Amino acid sequence: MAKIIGEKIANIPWQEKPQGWRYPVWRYSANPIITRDNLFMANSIFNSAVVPYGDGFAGVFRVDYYSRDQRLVTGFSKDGIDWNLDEKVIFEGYDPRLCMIEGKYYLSWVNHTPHGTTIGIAYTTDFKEWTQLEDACYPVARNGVLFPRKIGDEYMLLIRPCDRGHTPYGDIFLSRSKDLTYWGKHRFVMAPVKIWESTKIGAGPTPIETDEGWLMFYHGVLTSCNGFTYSMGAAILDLEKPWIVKHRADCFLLSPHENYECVGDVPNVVFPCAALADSETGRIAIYYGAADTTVSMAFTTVDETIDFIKKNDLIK
Ligand code: BMA
Repeated sequence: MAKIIGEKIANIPWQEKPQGWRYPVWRYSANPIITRDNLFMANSIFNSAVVPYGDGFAGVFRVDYYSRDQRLVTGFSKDGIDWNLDEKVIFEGYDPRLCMIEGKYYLSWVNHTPHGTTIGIAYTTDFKEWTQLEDACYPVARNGVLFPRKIGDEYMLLIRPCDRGHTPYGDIFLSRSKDLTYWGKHRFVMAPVKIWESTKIGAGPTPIETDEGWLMFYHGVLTSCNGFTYSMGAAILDLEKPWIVKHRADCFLLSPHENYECVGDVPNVVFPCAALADSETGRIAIYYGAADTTVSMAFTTVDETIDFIKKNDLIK
């Protein structure tokens, strides 16, 4: 039995696995949970981040407006499913990730610069006032994901260098910092291997600490004659040296199959940006953008996912 190392989330959103479902990840039956109707002048609300906060949950949401400006807003929820989004824009940019480190909530996101995108980092304690730090790297990069604690005396950031367009390549790297300002000691983590992820990969939610290693969900992209297909994969990284991949599923765990994943502004996209993990029950609730249009949820347990990764392990 694998164990999540971390906080208990007694009110984690949850739905039992449907009878007869043979896969390790199952969708919430009332998906999508957030649509453009959740905010005035939103064209689409999708790849978004969520953490436990107070007696409920807080989030940072990617909103593309009628102008197609890409911006981030906050939102709050009692149950992690029904959300109230705030109209106030906190940052320009997209694809937020959130994690709590030493009592502060850190946001990393794709920050626009005149020279291409980079990784913005900011923190808050109340989801109202934000302190922005230096960008974590020079352009161009996306998919910057912080680990939820220091390892040794260093913060760790997964990062995906890329180009200014719809990048046709992409490997996951890791950078280290003692102060969240100066990043270095870069390490290669992993590159695409299998067909479902053959174009590029990028880290997804904040990695989940388990007694088997860091459980990292990520997205992988396939290029077909119809364009890109984004799916979700999973790997387990070494606890002390998280640039070492211990196990990695050779197939996706979630891929666009439902209508709301296959049809939208960008068809065939499942893009996970957040996961809640309850150390008491091993339950995991994943938040993902569907077709660049809505936010949806899926569920798994630490046992089912780790067991599946090991049964379909790329790392021999
Ligand atoms: C990536 C990012 C994501 C988006 C995906 C599919 O490059 O921009 O925000 O979900 O493309 O369009």
